[in-house]
Amino acid sequence: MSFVLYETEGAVGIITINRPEALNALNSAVLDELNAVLDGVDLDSIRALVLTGAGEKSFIAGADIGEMSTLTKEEGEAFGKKGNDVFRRIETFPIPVIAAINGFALGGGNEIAMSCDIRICSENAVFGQPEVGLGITPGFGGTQRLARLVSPGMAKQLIYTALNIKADEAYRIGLVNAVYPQAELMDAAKKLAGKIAMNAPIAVRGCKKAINEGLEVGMDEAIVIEEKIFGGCFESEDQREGMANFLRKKDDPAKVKHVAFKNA
Ligand code: CO8
Repeated sequence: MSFVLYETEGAVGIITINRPEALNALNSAVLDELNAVLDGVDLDSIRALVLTGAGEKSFIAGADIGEMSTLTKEEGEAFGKKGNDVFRRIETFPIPVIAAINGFALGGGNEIAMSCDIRICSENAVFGQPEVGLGITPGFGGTQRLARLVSPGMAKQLIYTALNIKADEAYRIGLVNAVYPQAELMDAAKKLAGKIAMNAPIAVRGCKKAINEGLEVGMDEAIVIEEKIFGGCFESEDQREGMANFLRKKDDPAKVKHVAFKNA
């Protein structure tokens, strides 16, 4: 494993795309390694992931233009599928994934960030979908996720013009949740992941599933999805202990401060 690094800090896993000489551009080897890293995440002990890029300049500067430049139609479609499959895996990964966007997030870089649950970025981050300037459409989910995440109108403007935007504009349009000085970004991402990791794992996973699956159907179906997942939490040790803890705290606030939720 050289293009994708994986380390853990407590219940948080940190994935780093590590190809800084090409601004962490995604080629087939990187996508394969990323898949293998996801295979290796220990879901019994890890409760949230952070995804970032190596170096201080770039999160991910897109799919590898060199590799793409000679593809046939069939190969182009297959490469699109390869990226889409990995990104969809991130989107539906059982635990939350936070993108810590530490610089360029262009093309496939913005697209992988959008497949994460939460995006935060550094002040030097730059976002864009430059594909039409290269003679292609976004091919790793950009036409779909950007329109859903910001708005169809803003997504069309960014995609049709191929113009980049800076961190403050990305924040304004809701593409990222927060902007930090570069030196503070990873700590902020780990802190956020740590907060998530302290909550009941079955419930957090259930929330991710309910939000994701609910967004894909009409409201009548969506609330049934929620009801089933909500119901599924009951009788679990975490539900019983989480609620008992609240009731104990009401009697004596000093008694119990935090529940060590156990069930992954
Ligand atoms: N692919 C391959 N190599 C790249 C890429 C990339 N996307 N981005 C940067 N690099 C390489 C450069 O070639 C350069 O390599 P070398 O040192 O060997 O010449 C190195 O990284 C450093 O880059 P620069 O010298 O260009 O650095 P600058 O600071 O001058 O510029 C930029 C930084 C503005 C980020 C510039 O590198 C750039 O514009 N990169 C391309 C950004 C881009 O267009 N990304 C979108 C690619 S298309 C895409 O992602 C589509 C996804 C869906 C694909 C579906 C397929 C079917």
